[in-house]
Amino acid sequence: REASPGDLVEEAVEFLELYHRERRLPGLAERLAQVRDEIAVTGSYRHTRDELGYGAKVAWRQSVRCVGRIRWAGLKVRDRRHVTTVAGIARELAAHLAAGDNGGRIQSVVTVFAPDRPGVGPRARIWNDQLIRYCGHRRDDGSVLGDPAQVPMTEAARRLGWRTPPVPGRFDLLPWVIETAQEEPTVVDVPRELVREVALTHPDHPWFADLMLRWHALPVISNMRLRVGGVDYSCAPFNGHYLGDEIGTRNMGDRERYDQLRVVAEALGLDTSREDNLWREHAVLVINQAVLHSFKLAGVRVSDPHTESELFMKFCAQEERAGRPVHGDWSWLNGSVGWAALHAVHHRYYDPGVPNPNIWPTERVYD
Ligand code: NRG
Repeated sequence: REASPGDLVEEAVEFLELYHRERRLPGLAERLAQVRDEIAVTGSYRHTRDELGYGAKVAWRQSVRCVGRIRWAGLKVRDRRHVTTVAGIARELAAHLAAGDNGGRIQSVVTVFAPDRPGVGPRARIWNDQLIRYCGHRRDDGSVLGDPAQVPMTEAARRLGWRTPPVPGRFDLLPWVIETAQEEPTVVDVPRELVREVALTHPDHPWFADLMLRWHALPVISNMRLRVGGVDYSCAPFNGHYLGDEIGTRNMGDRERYDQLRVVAEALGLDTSREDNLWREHAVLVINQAVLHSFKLAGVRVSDPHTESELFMKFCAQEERAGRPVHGDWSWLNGSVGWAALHAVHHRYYDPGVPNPNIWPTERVYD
């Protein structure tokens, strides 16, 4: 939704009040007067470095789908509003990967590029949904090698001149496609040396390694819009670290993703011709154990659902003590393994509102 000038003033005031109140900063009246003037003259206003930094943290704190929000104040904010070229953005994305990876001790990072122009739109967009993703190669018979969710992006990159590796594989890195107001969409190879990956093995099943499954260590979301005080930042990639479920259950398990449940169940010797023995649940559990085990072995930060659920309850208590409601989307906050044991996150309700600052889904740029 495009903000109208009236919304902009209203949201700016609301945010600046929050910012001054929570940080116990003086000078609110002066800053409000200044921002009102700036909006009247230019149609928008420029955040100070610190307003942007705090706004990004609050956006995370209010992200209704995120279960890891207790870490919100530890977000590292890279203010890169002055970087506006494809080459400059690509360099900053590489630096983001290094900062987020942090030697495997994943650090939460957001890199904020120039804000959208009111009434005009984004100054820069990254087409990829994440900075690290695996290609989906559609074969002639209609089947897919790699990640089926990335077939459209893989084909979009190809149309822009990118070449598929000579021997396509299941885990080929997708290139970035970066577009700015001045430059056409441009394909940029991801600096491979900055991409940490973890090969999946299982502590009790040596055959698991033969499945040759792997995943990248860092989830960097690059297609969401950060909105702070009425200002949209459509180019603001961010990362935290993985929850094991995201990889083990969804990326590996979903039928429209790597679809590994049957393969694993067969290797376990389970009868997959019936449903009442719960072979799917058994397989999903084994894959999740493999993910947590392998990441730990590789020294890469990852969360298990139980620890994360406890931490999220702590976050809820903190928020309520601060007099704030806990906004949340129940269906996203609840993972998919260990339901019975996850009393904490499961057995409560969340405020369904979505206040700003926040991080919003955007429409796909390509088809
Ligand atoms: N399920 C997706 C990642 C979504 C965001 N998850 C995070 N975000 N952990 C996947 O790649 O499997 N984060 O900012 O850490």
